[in-house]
This record gives sequence, structure tokens and C-alpha cells, in this order.
Amino acid sequence: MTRPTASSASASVANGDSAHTDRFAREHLPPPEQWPELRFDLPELQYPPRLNCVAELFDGALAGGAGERVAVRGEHLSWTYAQLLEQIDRIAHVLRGPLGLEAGNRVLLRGANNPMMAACVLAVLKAGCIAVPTMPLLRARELGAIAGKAEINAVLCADGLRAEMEAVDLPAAVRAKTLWFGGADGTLEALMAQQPASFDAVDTAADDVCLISFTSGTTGIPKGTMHFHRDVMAICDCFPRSVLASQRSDVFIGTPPLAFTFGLGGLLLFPLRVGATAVLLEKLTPETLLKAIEQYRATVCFTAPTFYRQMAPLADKYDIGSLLKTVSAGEALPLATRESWRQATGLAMIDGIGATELLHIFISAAGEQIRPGATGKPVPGYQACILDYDGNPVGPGVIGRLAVKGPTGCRYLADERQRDYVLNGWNLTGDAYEMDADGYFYYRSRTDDMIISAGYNIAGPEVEDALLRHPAVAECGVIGRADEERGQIVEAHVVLKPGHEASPELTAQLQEFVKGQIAPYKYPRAIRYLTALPRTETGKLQRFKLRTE
Ligand code: 3UK
Repeated sequence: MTRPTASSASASVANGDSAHTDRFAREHLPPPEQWPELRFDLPELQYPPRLNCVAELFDGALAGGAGERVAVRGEHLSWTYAQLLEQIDRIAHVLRGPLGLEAGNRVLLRGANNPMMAACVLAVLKAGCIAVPTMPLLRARELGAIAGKAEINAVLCADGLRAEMEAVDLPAAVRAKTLWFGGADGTLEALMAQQPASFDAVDTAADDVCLISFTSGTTGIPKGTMHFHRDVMAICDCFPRSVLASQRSDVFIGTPPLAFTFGLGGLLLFPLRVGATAVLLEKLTPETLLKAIEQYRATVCFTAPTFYRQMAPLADKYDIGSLLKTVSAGEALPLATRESWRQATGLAMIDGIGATELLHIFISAAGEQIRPGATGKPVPGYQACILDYDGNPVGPGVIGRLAVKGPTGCRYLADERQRDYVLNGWNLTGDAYEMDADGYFYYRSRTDDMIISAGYNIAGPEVEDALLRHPAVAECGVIGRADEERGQIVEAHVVLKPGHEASPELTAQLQEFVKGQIAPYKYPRAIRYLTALPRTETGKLQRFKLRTE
């Protein structure tokens, strides 16, 4: 096999020899000229050429005396750092021993958020293999596409998700390397019991791929984004350090799946990095999350805007006084939701935009730095600007394409769409943003969701924010619907709060209400009523479904 050519997109890429004997990931990285520029501008982002992120996380935590502290809490069990480490090490032995995997092999992972799922993900990385986590709600066909694209070698799957996994069309060799955990007779646990309790981390290069995360994109076939051991450390050393200011006394809780990088970072990697506690719970609802915050005395919460919006009116039924910081990401935080959360809890929401391609949050603000309506400023370590349609930077007050660069960036697994995401070294997230004179970034819409009606540009989220302030509106999604006369018209899809009924009168009322708050030409000329909005497992509104209804 030939040496990879994609080892350096910039002079700062580490050049340590790969530990991977299976070179699939390296050979499927995009060509170097298609990579974004990578920047390591902070002292804490200088990583050594050899780095295994799980070894690094645990060495740091244990050196800080975390051994007897609780690392993860699930519904039925808690593990200290020392106990979690032992689970990880036994699983790593299973992978490299009985399962016969080699470094660089891909392991598909499936499970709800719980301590065992966390141990499995970390074990795959520690063993020098590549984790391919999958969302619990994915069906056999989608799983088959991911398994095929990542050419997976083995599967670790929660027993509760077994039926769907067994329906996936997999090569016999992979089927033979499928282990189940968390059930009455877990084949993984049985093998773990026979393994030594300690495993020496595989001495990976900082730029060995350790994670292939598939996008939770709302359109198109999923894209696999490839991330290095170094990238995992970089996200821990950016947002949680400078914006969140997390500490070992923190207790992290929230909803995003560990298979979504928002959840992997916020609910597992970030707490481990500082020796804090991660609470991992399955199937949370707004009520049960509030209850869990009370029960576990959580201090940091990660979830999507809609969850906060639903939790706000219920918050006074629970003692959530332990909460210090709440992070909203995944989609735009309407100002109306920020305000109702503040009224209900006294907390200033930390909004942050992240992307699977960049692993985690790159623009955000906390505390005094928050400017309502803005997402925030680039997280230290990242740079951002707004580009016009020709790729030239534009100044304050002009809407354009958000462009970002920093220590992490887009590298799709064998995907032509790499060319769409990276332009002149910048990552283009697909979002329409605007900057102000102080360098704050304001989300407007997805670039392809901008509504153009009778020559006006209208951002759906602005109309949504206006509607959400009406007492009858629980949730809403605004799209452009093709219209002969105007090109597009603004169409709102509204879910009413209990006790309100759809009627022509209400429609007229909502339209007047919007006109009273924002420029009247933005009002929704059509309003449809739904009982629920179509959303992804990661909490994103599926606007294309509203358009095709
Ligand atoms: C949108 C936001 C406005 C935006 C993610 C935090 O969402 C994450 O990753 P995805 O790949 O989607 C990326 C896209 O989602 N978005 C996310 N956050 C915000 N829009 N305000 C926000 N605060 O369109 C972006 O391009 O699913 C979020 C951490 C890790 C993640 N992967």
C-alpha cells in the first residue's frame, strides 16, 4: 500500500506515522488541496504528533485526582473514572483480541445514551479503531448505507436496537463480528469478563482518523465526516474552555444522542476533559429532563431550542436551582425562546452554532458577552467571516455565506460534496449570516432557505420568531411556497397550544400580529395548521417536508 498523500493540508498538520495497519480512512480522505485551512492559533491547540485522545482524556483526569470521582451516571448505574476506564479497557481488549480487529478498522456503534454506549465509543478510539456512531432511530436501509460507505468491519449494538440492526444487509464477515450489549445475555459483556482489566492505548498519530460521523442533514444522502484524535482534543479545548468555562464540579446533562457530535462533545468528551460528571439518560422529554436536572443536581444542560421552549413553562414545577449554564445548538435560537427561558429560570442562554463537519461549536457567547439576536462571536481558536456569492468577504450589515476556519474542518469520506463545503480554505456551513460592526454574527437562515418574495429577501426564522410571541403558538416553521405572481410567498406552518383552535379568524389575527412586529411585507400570506412539526432526531426542523406537503 502506498503512503498517503493527504497527510498535510497545511504546515501545521502533524506528520507522525500512522498507527493504522488498515489504511481505508487515510486513503479516502479528500485530496489535500480540497481541505480547509487548519489553524492552531492558541497555545492549548499545540498537540504532539502522537496522540490517542482517550488516553489523553483519562491521563489528564486521573492525574488531576479524578479516579474516585463519578465519571458517568446512567439511570441504573454510576461509574467512577477508574471504573469507566476499566470498562473501556476490557472492551478494547475484546475488539483487538477475540474480535480480531486491527488498527484503522471501522466499528459501527448503536445505542441510546447510557454509560455502556459511552464506554464502547471510547474503547473503539483507544483501541486505534474508528468509531462510526449511528442515531438510535435510524432504520435498516439508512444503516446499510452508512455501513456500506464506511466499509465497517464490526458492530457493537445495544440489545434494545437489535431487531433493526439484524435487518441490515451486512457481509457475513461483519455479521460474525457483531456483539450485543445491555441485554440479558450480552455477548459483549460475556467477552469483557474474560479480558484483562487494563489496556495500553494504541499509539496513534494525532492525525489518525478516530471518528466517522455521519451528518444528520435534513436533505440528501448522509455524508461521513472524518475526524482525527487531535480534533477530539481541539473541540474540548475550544468552546468548553473559553465560552462555557466548564469545571470539574460540573454535572453535564442533556438530550443530543452520543451519535450526534453535539451530544458526543457536550455530554461525554467535555465532562471527561475537566474531570466532571456526565449524566447519560435515554428517551428524555421536556418533563423528564427537568426532573433529571433536579434529581442529579445538573449544572450544565445541552439541548435544542425547541426543548428549552417546551421546558420554560414547566420549569417552576421543579427545583432546577443547580443549573448554572444552558447551551442551545442544532438550530437557530429564536429570541422569543431566549426570553421565555430567561423569564422562567433567570438563565442567559448560551447559543452556539456547530456543525458535524467542524465537530462542535465555533461561534457562541456566554454571560456578559451575549448579544440577544446574535449567535455570538467566533470561539477563540476559530475565525469567521461573511462571503458573498463570488467568495469575496463582505462588511457589517450585509447578509452572505458564513465561512469558518479553525483547528477542525470538513473532510468528507469519499464525497464530491467536499467541493461545495470548502472554498479557498474556508468551511462554508450553508448558513446565511450577517455581521455587525462589533464582530457579532447573526443567523438569518440556511442559504437555500432564504425566501424571495416579490423581490424581497425574507428569512423564515425571523417570521417564526414573530409568530412564537403570539400566545396561541406552540411551534412554527416558515417556508417559501412557489407562487406565480410573487415567485414565492411566505407560508407558516403552525402548531397551536392546547386550548386554541384553527380558524380563519385566528389566521387573520396571526397575520396582523406579525405585521405589528416586523416589516409588514414579511407576514405569512398563507398559514397552515399542523399537530406537530416534522423534525430530525437531532431536533432540526425538516423544512423540505413542509415544502412538499
Ligand atoms: C444549524 C444552527 C443557527 C446550522 C451541531 C452543535 O447542529 C449541529 O451539526 P449539524 O451538522 O448541523 C449544522 C447546521 O445546523 N445550526 C446549528 N446550530 C445552530 N443554526 N444557530 C445555531 N446555534 O444550519 C449549521 O450549519 O447537524 C451543533 C455542536 C455540534 C453539531 N454537530
